[in-house]
Amino acid sequence: MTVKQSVLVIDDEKINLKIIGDILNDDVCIMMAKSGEQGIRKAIEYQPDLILLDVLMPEMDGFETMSRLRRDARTSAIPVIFITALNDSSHEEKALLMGASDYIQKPLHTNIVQARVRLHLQLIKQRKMLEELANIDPLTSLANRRKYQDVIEHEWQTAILNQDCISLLVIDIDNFKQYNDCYGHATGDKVLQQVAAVLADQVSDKGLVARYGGEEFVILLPGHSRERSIDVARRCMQDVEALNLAYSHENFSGKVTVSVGGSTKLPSLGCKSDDFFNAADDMLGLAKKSGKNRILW
Ligand code: GH3
Ligand code: MG
Ligand code: MG
Ligand code: MG
Repeated sequence: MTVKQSVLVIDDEKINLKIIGDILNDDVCIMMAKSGEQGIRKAIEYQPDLILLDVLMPEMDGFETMSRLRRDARTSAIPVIFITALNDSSHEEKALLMGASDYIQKPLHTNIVQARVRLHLQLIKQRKMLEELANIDPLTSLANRRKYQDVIEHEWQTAILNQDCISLLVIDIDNFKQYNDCYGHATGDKVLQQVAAVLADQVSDKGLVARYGGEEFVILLPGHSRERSIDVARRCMQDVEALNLAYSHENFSGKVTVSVGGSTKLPSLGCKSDDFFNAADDMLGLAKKSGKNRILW
């Protein structure tokens, strides 16, 4: 199923909203706002793929609306096309310098507006696909290591700024080589998918789960104390065990389990997020050495 892309049209004149709405109607899901203020609210709430923005509006004009959209992290990346009756090049230049994707002049020509909006929506779709390819692990659909690196850097800085604690779990499947040796790589891949789903279910919107590499996962829990995080780790371990994935190979028989290393920090300026990862990873190493299927913090 393909989801329709959405366009927010911000224009103070009802007739313009109607004209633009009619021009685009079949292709996309349209939202409308009749002032900059209302437009900003809707952009934050509905996260449209594209914004068409009128320049001449009473109270807050299009340029002011644009700069407020750009300053807010929730809307700063949404592409904006100006639609305006102003036809001098200095306004066009100003709009483009502010980061507008395009500048369409009134009176509106149906075909031109359709073609330009379609082109931008196509570019937006391609950019999203590229972002997904760059950030998502194709086997498990979890975030990949690259995405994890971006998020940890951001969350680490936020934790320093807010003087808030942050926790990290490094999780590794026990004896996974033996599992592969027993059932083959393709069945091993299915286990990775099942374990990934269990972790994603447990964490949901509490934090980020990523496949760090091979049979190793990380869970980042911003604002989580040691106790709360150990609780998450415990439930992850239990759910993996409850998958009941039994195997026996050579002198080993058992079922799929994981080991978890964890770390909780209240970071201050000068602390590095790499040391945070290493602390959790060292705990994972100890968990492996001391018998596996356990959490060490
Ligand atoms: P330990 O308990 O010490 O972690 O033992 P282990 O066997 O899990 O660890 P080891 O590092 O010896 O081997 C990791 C195994 O994970 C071997 C490798 O084939 C398997 N593995 C890594 N990535 C994948 C993958 O994408 N698919 C499958 N099926 N297996 C993978
Ligand atoms: Mg106007
Ligand atoms: Mg392993
Ligand atoms: Mg490993």
